[in-house]
This record gives sequence, structure tokens and C-alpha cells, in this order.
Amino acid sequence: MNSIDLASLNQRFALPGHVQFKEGPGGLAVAEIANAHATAMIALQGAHVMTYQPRGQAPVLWLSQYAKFAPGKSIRGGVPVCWPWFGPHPDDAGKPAHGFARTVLWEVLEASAAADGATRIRFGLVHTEATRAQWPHPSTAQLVVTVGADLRVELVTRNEGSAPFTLGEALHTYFHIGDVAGVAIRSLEGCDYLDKVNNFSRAKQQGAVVIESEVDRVYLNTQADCLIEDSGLKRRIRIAQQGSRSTVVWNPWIEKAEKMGDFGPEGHRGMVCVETANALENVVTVAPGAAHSMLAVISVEPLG
Ligand code: TA6
Repeated sequence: MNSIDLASLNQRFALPGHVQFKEGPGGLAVAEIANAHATAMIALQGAHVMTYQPRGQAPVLWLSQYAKFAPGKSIRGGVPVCWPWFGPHPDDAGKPAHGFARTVLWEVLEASAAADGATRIRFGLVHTEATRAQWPHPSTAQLVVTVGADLRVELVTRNEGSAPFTLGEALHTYFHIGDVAGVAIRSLEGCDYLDKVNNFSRAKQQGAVVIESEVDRVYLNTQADCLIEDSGLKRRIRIAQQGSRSTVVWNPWIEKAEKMGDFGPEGHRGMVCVETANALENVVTVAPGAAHSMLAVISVEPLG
């Protein structure tokens, strides 16, 4: 985005003590947030929350040092928005995995200071001929990000057409951890999941999820808070969710991370994805005129 746009963005939406807009990595326009509670950076491309760090805490989101920041390229880390489908397109393998929302420009619709000192920004996906060609349903997508003592990310889809449509979606969040060997993910015990590492076979989670090889699982029909217990950083990350029935847990492990080219050496050891989603058999039908909201609330607690 050129400087004139940044100037008009700042003129319309900058808030001292909360948010300003600047040129970020790779020349991408970003919202830089710094308030009493936390700092964060959000790229307008994809409305992509790249960083979130509560004051006095280690970063909560993982962002690869080898991430590619370029127009139309998905950013490795933070909170990619997967919309309006999750994973490969259900009918057309030629369409981008995880939909197009994360690689197109979103516009700033509103920026405000919350009473508790948090900063709230609302983004709207900017439809183009290219997006309409991939998704012919009259619809809007908005992302409402509230940066405070916790991080709230809400994805709101509205059906503006006269026919229902089926929506797949995920807040594909990459979490910063001490080391993968010291992490246990809880609250998925007893949940059915589809195991993408094992031909989407169905299984039931026994005990906590630990990561000792590639893990790529879509947990189904679960709405519980998900907990990442991190003995390395001595903290628990809580992911509370509303409007989501799937939780995806992913770590590419060594070989797949190397193939992806933007993880860097040993990159897989410092991250785990716990994604707030509606995927596979949990996709959502949005009726004409209806709105569907999916919310993730991410907070950090001491591991006591
Ligand atoms: O959510 C897990 C997953 O679907 C994995 O299968 C892997 O493809 C990952 O997303 C990353 O996908 P990306 O398109 O961002 O490289």
C-alpha cells in the first residue's frame, strides 16, 4: 500500500495510545497496536494478526523468521484467516487451499478504544472479480480484533444473497511455545477426530495431545476451551471459542516443515497450531440474510 493510503488510514482511524498504520515487513500495510495491555501487529492483507504480546509475557503467537511477506502470499504464522473454505476446495483442486481471504486485501472499517483500555479494529474483506469468480455467493466477511489483556478474534460472515451457502472456516492460529517436547494440549480428551496424517481415518482422542511426530487432526463436535500447557514457558494458553465446533491441531514436524520452505531449521519445535474452526463435517450452512460468527478468545495463565 502506498504512503498516501497510509496517510489517509491514519487520518481516519489512528488512535494515540492505541493504533497507527505503517508500512510493515515486505511493504505490507499494517496496523501497529500498542496499549496498556499489549502490543500487536495486523497486516491489512488477510486482516492477518501477525503478532500479539501481552505486556510482561513472551509472544503468544508464533511468526516464522522465514515468513514471506509479499502481496498475495500467505504469511507463515500469526492468525491466518481460512475462509470461505478450509483445506482444499471441496470441488476444485485448482482453487487455493484454505480459501482466498488470507491473501487478499481487507479494509479498515472501524478502530476504537474499549473501556478497559483494549484496542478494537474491525476489518472487511474487499471482494474483487477474482474472489467472486471463486465464491459466487453475495456475502461479506468481517474480522473484529480486540487486543487487550486477552486477544479476541471474531470472524463474521453474512449471507447477502437469496440462497443458503455452505461455509468452511478457521482461525488458523500459530502459537509460540517453549519447545514442542514440553507441550500438552488438553480438553480434547474423548473427542472424535479425523487424522489427516492417516488418510483422514476417524479416531478418538485418548488423554492429552502430545506432539512427537507430524500431527494434523481435525477434532469434531467440540466447543470446549482448548488448553496448551507449556512447561518450557511455564504458562497455559487458553483458547475459548464461540460458534466453532471443530478444533484443528497441527504440527508439520521435521520433513514437512522443511518442504514448506518458510519454517526455517527446527522451526517446528517452537510452534503448534490450535485452530478455531468449522471444517469437514462441521461446516456451517448460512441462510439467506443470516450472519454467522466464530470467535476465539486467547489468554495466558500461569502454569500452576
Ligand atoms: O490446518 C492444518 C493444515 O491444513 C495442514 O494440513 C497444512 O496444510 C497447514 O494447514 C498449512 O497450510 P498452508 O496452506 O498455510 O501451508
